[in-house]
This record gives sequence, structure tokens and C-alpha cells, in this order.
Amino acid sequence: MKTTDFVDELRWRGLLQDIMPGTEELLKKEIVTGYIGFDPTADSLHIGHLTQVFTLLRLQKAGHKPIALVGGATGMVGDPSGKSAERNLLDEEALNKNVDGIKKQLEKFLDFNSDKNGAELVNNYDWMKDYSFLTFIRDVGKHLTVNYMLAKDSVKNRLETGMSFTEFSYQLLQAFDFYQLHQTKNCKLQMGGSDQWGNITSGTELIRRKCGGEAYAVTTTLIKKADGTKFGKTESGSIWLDRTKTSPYKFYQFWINTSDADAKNWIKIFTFLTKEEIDTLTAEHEKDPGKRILQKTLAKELTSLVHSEEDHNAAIEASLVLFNGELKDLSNLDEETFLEIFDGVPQFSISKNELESSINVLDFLAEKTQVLPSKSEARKLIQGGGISINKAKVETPELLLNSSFLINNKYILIQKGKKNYFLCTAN
Ligand code: 545
Repeated sequence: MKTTDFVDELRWRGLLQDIMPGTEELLKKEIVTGYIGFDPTADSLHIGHLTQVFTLLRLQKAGHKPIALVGGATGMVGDPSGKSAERNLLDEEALNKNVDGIKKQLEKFLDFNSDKNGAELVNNYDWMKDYSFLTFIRDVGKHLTVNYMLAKDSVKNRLETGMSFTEFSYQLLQAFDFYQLHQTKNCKLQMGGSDQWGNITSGTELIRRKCGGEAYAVTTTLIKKADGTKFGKTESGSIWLDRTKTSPYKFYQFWINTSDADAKNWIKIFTFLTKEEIDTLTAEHEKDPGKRILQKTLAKELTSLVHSEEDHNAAIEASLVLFNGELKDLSNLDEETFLEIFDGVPQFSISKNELESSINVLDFLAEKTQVLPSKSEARKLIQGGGISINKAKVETPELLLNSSFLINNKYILIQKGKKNYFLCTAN
């Protein structure tokens, strides 16, 4: 049943950050139960969290048993790891909504049905809700010293700016979760992003001190972009897995627009393709980078997995419209996709009234909109065949535009040369 070696796999994919001595040996010896926690800080995961969801899947594919933990309790407190300032507490209503959202997404990815190593989903609120403060500080707090807790980066980095006792105690809660899963489910491994190393090792320490048990840790690298900018963010914010926050089209576009340098790394991180498959694709990509084979593969694998194959196909079609589509393709799109395609394209508006009486194309290009700086420039371009309106080449500078030119009764699409689009909205 064991198909790959989990740690080796993380290694060749460039994902291995830190690993506790003995972890590899344990994973070679037995079927190991390992977990990763997700706090309900938002109602959806974004692509940054996908690495960890995939880590659970990779663990499972390697024959081990994954547990995804939703932090109904820890989410009430707030992890200071990687944060430079104290955070506001979330209210109960927001927390419940977030727990539901994240649970649903995790359920979608994990395979719960294998008899030997089916995944599990747990919520730490279940064992924390009735745990009294007194019992907790006697049974848990007594095993880790304040000195030990202060030495963690998450605390050290905040000694100057300050941190509440609430956030300071976070590592004890996460440590106790590991202990709890160790006792009840024989869970011996906790994984997470590199920011989680401190909290995870508080857990292995608690397990060792409280019951002398063995427990191990693996963290994965933070995903970086080759140009040094932040991964997973665009001008319009994070790339969410929830389709109402980031549409499948936008999601697809994010991967399609990956740089060559990033695509070479991310194909290893964000897909389950084998090393051989990836080597072949990379070699092919290198022969003709213009074909964007790696980007297309990333977009296909991820859009199909996170959304669906139909969503992937629809995204391809919508993207083609810009390059070789016809007017009828544009009129067929729903308004949301239509606007998404032209997201980032310079936009102008014009009043519908003005279009009732017709407008000469030169006035339209140089005065009603600022597609071109002057009418003479507009004339020159039109005569050189360089202007299209609604996908049709403008043949004469005498052309008159009126409301019959509106796509979906609202838009006029202007194209300068091959690639420069402008959108004019009539209000
Ligand atoms: C709670 C209780 C545990 C074990 C872990 C936790 C959560 C952990 C934490 N993790 C991060 C997180 O982000 C919000 C996700 C949902 C919107 O804060 N203390 O919950 C991230 N994690 C995935 C990776 C991470 C980490 O979910 O580990 O490194 C990001 O890549 O920041 O018993």
C-alpha cells in the first residue's frame, strides 16, 4: 500500500523545512497518524493553506493516517506565531461561521473512506469546552516552564511590543491538542508551515514530560515568489478557495499568470504529479516556454481539484475569448465573467443618451474616451487597420457609433493593436 516515502517526497518537492530527529525512521517503521491544525480565522482557506491540505494528502498517499484539526477552541484565542501585533478576538458568530466554512473545505479534499488509513476531522473545541481553567493550569501549565515558553520566536519577537497573557498561553493549548490526540488516537506526528515549529515542539515537549511518550514534528517551507513579492496575493487580495470570494476564472488566471521561475517550483508544490511526470513537463516547457505548459498544467490540476473540470473548461473558454473570440462569444458570457475578463483593462464610461444620437469614431476614441490622445492619432491608427471595436476592425474614420454597438446593452470593447483592450461602459 505504501507508494512513496513521505519525507523523501517533501524533500524533492522542495517542501521540507524542519524535521525532528527520528521522524523519518518512525515513518519507515509503522503506519503513523499525523495531524495539522487550521484555526477558523476566516470562513475560507486560501491557496497558502493548500500546501498543508496537500501535506495531509501526501501523508495519506504514503500509507499513513491524516487528521485535520479545526481550531474551534484555539481560534477563540489567536495564535501569535508570525504576528507582530496582538489580534482582536473574533466573536462567537463569526467563529461558528468560519468553523463551518473551513470544515466543509477540508472535507472536500480528504479521503475519509479508506479502512486502514482514512482521514479524520476533529475540532479541539470538543475537548476544550469543558476543561476548567484550574485543571488546565495544574495538568498542563505545570509541565512547561515560563522560561521555555519565552524562548519561542512567537513570544520572543513580541517581548518589546508586548503580548497579552491570552496569546502567550496559545502554545499550551496547541501543545495540549497534540497530547490529547496522542493519548486518544495514538497520533505521533504534527505537521504545519515553518511558522508552527515552536507550537509543535511545545507539544512534543509536553507529551515527553507528561507521559514520556514519543512524538515528532515536520514543518514545510513557506512558499516564496522568485521576485520576492508575497505569495498568493494579487492587487485584489488573497486567492481564496471559496468560489464566491475568488471565482474559478480568477483562480485559473492566477495560475496561468505564474512566472516561469515560480511555475517550475510550484508544479512540485501544488500538484501530485510524479517526479518523472514533472521532469518531462519541465523539459517540454523549456523547449518552448511560450507555450506555458507548466502554467497550464498548474491551472488545470488546481482548478479541477479545487473547483471542477467544468469550471476549468469554462475558464479556458473565457480566456480564449480575448485572443481569438468573436463578438457572439462575448455576448454569450454572463456579466460576472465578462467583467472579470476585463479586470485590469482600462475602463471608460459614457452616457447612454450620448449614444442615442450617433458619435463619430474619432470623437469616441479621442474625446469621449481617452483611448487615443488625439483625433489625428486615431485617424492614423484606423487607416493602418489598428483599431477594432467589438472584435471587428474599424474600416473607416467616418464610422458612426450608436447604441446598437452596445454588447449586452452596456459595453463597447475597443482594441488597439492586438493586445491593448479598453472597455467603455454606457450608463
Ligand atoms: C491549532 C491547534 C492545533 C494545531 C494547529 C492549530 C493552528 C495553528 C495555526 N495555523 C495557521 C492557521 O491559519 C488559518 C487557516 C484557516 C483560515 O495558526 N496554530 O490556522 C496555518 N495553518 C497551516 C500552516 C500554516 C499556519 O493552518 O501550518 O503554517 C500556514 O501555511 O500558519 O492543535
